[in-house]
Amino acid sequence: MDKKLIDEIVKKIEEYKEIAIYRHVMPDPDSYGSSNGLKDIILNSFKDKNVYLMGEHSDRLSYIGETDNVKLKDPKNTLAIVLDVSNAERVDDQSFLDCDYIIKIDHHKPFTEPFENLIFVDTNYSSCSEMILDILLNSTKELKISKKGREALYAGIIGDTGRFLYLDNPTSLLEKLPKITFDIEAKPIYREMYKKKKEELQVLGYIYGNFKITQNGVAYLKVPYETVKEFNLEPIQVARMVNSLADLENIKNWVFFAEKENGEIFGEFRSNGPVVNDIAFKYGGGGHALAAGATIKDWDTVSKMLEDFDTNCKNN
Ligand SMILES: [Mn+2]
Repeated sequence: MDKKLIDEIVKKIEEYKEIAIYRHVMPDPDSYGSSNGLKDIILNSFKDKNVYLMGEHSDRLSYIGETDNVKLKDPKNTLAIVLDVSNAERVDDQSFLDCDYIIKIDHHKPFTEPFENLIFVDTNYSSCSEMILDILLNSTKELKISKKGREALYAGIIGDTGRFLYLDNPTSLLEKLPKITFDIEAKPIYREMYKKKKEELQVLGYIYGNFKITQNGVAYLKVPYETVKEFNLEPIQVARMVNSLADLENIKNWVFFAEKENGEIFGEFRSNGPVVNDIAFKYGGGGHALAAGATIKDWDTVSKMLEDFDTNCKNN
């Protein structure tokens, strides 16, 4: 934790009356948890601030919070805080570019030129919500949080760590967590986060019946648009079920491709060793070393990508 940097962030927040918080498109629990948690902290710690959560609301994340999704009245006097996203294009609502000052707080590897004035980026963090937690714990004199805010941060941490499954060593995180979990109920959060639609369970049958494995340990599934529709799901929902293959023995990567109505293909890539975000980036995507995604233009490109994953698994 970089104390000086966190102090600087808190000082900037103190300076502005108008603050807009941004996160990535296709939001997940971590982007909702970190943004709702930070809004809660600012409103509980300072008087006379207007804080807006930008971007379109996703109903399935209502258990964590809401968005305000407003049009900024005075961007030239607004502080933008961009959370949980590295590339400018993936920010939900591009009005941050018009803001007076931009802070980025993120745990993804940045692939593009910096667009921000102040950067707190550290890929060692397992979630952006944990970064917000560290800002809170670093500044306990100035910063306060409500129970709802603490629940949001906890949900974000749970979401991105898969209930601590993806952590190499949970010690430092588990030491901090009691500071926000002491009076919250975790079960209702888990129930909402992990509830499945009937269609999602039915598509598992298709997944387990149709995945393939390359020579060097890439398990993959290609799902054409007709199949996505048959299960009455959205392509992104199918692509994000990629972890249903995570526990397959003798594999290094597991990747899903689900076609959209316009012929483009959502790809989600996971790994237990060989880095996948460099390959994602080569094809216009991004993400973490072991969990990345991309939108791919056609099935020919998907085949090329699969060759890249396979070669990468052979060599690593
Ligand atoms: Mn995240």
